[in-house]
Amino acid sequence: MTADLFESVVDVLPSREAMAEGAVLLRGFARRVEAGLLAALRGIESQAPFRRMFTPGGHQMSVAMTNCGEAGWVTDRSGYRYDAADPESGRAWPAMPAAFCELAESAAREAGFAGFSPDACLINRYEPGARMSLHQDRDEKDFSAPIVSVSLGLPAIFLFGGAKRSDKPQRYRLEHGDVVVWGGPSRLFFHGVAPLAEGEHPALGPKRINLTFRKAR
Ligand code: MD6
Ligand code: FE
Repeated sequence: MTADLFESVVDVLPSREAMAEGAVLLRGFARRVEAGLLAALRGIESQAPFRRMFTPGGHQMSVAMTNCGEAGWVTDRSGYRYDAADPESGRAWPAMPAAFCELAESAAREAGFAGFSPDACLINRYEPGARMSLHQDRDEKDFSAPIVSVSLGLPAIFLFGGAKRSDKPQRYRLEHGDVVVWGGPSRLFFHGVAPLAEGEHPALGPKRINLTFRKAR
C-alpha cells in the first residue's frame, strides 16, 4: 500500500534529465496544467483546424498541424516560413492562450532561459504511424531564444542527434506532460520523431499532440 502510493507519487513528480548542453527534459512538468492546456487546445482547433501540409518537395506530411500566436509555421510548395495568417482561412492565427504562454515561460526559466517570450506555437498532431524525419529548426530569426516542446497524449520516441545530420541520434521516450527545453549550444541540433505506435490515451485517445513554442520574429 505504502509502496504503491510512493510509486504513484514518483510517477507524477517532475524531474530533470540533461540531454545535451542547452537541452533538458523536464519530465511531467506540464501535468499540473494539463486540463487548462487541453481546454485551450479545443478552442484553437475550432478556429484553425489541424491540416496535413505539403513540403516544398511536394510530399504530404504525416503529421497534421495548426498554430496559435502572432506567427504560425507553414509549409507549401513555395517553402517553409512563418505567416501571421492561416492560409486556409486568410485570418490571423488564434491568439496564444495565457495557459500556453505561462507554461512555456516557466519551463524555459526552469531550464535556465529566463525571459522567454514566445510569439509562435506550432501544434503537431500524430496518429499511429505518423512520424517526423530528422530536421533542424532554423526558420526562426533569432537562435538565441530556446524552443520549448510540450508532449501530450500517446508516448513517442524522440530522436535527438547532433549538429550534423549524420550524428547518431539518442532516443527519448516522451510521455504525456513531458517538456523539452532546447537552446544555446544545441539549438540547431538535428531531431525527429519515430513512427507513433498504436495506443489509446485516457485524455486524448489514439493521438499524440506536441506544442512547440518559439520566438520566430
Ligand atoms: C515533436 N518536435 O516532438 C516534434 N523541434 O512532435 C520538434 O520538432 C522539436 O520537440 C525543436 C525543439 C523541440 C522539438
Ligand atoms: Fe523541430
